[in-house]
Amino acid sequence: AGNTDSFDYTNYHTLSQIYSFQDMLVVENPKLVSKTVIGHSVEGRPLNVLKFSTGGSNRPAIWIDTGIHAREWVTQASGIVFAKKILTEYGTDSVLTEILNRMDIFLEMVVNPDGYHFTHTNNRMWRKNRKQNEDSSCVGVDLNRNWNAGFGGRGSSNNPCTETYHGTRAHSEPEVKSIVKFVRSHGNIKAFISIHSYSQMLLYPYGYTRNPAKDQAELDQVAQKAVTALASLYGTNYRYGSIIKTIYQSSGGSIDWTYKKGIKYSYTFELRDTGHFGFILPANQIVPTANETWLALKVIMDHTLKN
Ligand code: ING
Ligand code: ZN
Repeated sequence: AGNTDSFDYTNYHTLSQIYSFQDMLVVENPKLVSKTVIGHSVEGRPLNVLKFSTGGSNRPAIWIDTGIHAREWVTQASGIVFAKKILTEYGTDSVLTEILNRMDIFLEMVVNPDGYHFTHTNNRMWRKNRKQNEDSSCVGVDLNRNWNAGFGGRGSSNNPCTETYHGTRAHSEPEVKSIVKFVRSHGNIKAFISIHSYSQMLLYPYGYTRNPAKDQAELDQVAQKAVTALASLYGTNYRYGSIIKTIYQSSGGSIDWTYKKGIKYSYTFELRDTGHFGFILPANQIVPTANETWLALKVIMDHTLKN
C-alpha cells in the first residue's frame, strides 16, 4: 500500500509487492505511464509491461527487461528504480526528457514471475520458469535459451534437468512467446536491452556464433561509452564485448534473436557483482547498482535516439 515516494527501494520485494508498485506508478502518473498485459506465464500470472510515453502513435521505442532469470534479484529491484527514475527525470534531466519526447520506453520488470515467486517460497537459487516438462520430473525451461537464434546449439541443453534446458522448440514458453509477439506487432523497437546478473559486463550479439555481428564496431563503441558512464558514479568496472567472446557460448538467447530481427541496439547487462555475493547481492547495493546502470542505459538510449 502507499505511494511510490514512500516505497522502499533499498530492499527486495515479493512479486505481489512489485505488481502493486506498478499499479501505484500508473495511478500516480496516468499521463506518462500505462500498464499492458502482454500474456500470461505458465502458471497463469500476468506478464506486465509498463509503457512510458509522452504521446504520438507507435513511436520508435526502447525495450528494457529485467528478471528473465528468477534468482537475479538485483535486476527486478533495479527495474523498479528505473521506472521511478523515468518519472522523476522526465522534465528535469535533459537527456531522458529528449528521449521521452520522441520515443517510448517499455519496461518488463518481471519476465519470469513464476520463477521469481518460487525463489521467495521454495528455492532462492531457481533460474528457469516453472514449466512441467513432459517425460521428465525436472521442472523448468531456461527462458534465455528458448529464442529462435541458434536454437538448440552449443551453450544450451536438451536435458530438462539442467539449468540451461532450451525447451521443446523455439518460443515454446509463454514468457518468451509473449515478448516475441509484442516485438513483432510493435514493429518499431530500436533498442532491446535485457538485464541479468551477475558478472559486471555489457554484452552484444552474438552468443551462438563467433561470427561478428555486422554492426560490431558501432555496438562496441556504444558499449565503451556506456561502461565509462557507468563507472563514473562509483568506479564500478565493467567488461564489454560480444556474448560468446566475453562470457561464454550461449544459444537461443533473446538479444541474438532481436538483433537478427533488425533491432540493431540489442544489449545484455550483467549487473553487480563479480561473484563475491553473486546472486545474493546485499540489498544495500540495489540503489547504487541501479543508479550506475541507469547512466549506461541513458547512453544507449541517447545513441539510439540520435541514430
Ligand atoms: N547470464 C546469461 C545467460 O543467460 C547471456 C548470459 C546473455 C547468454 C545474453 C546469452 C545471451 O546465461 C546469466 N547470468 O544468466
Ligand atoms: Zn541471467
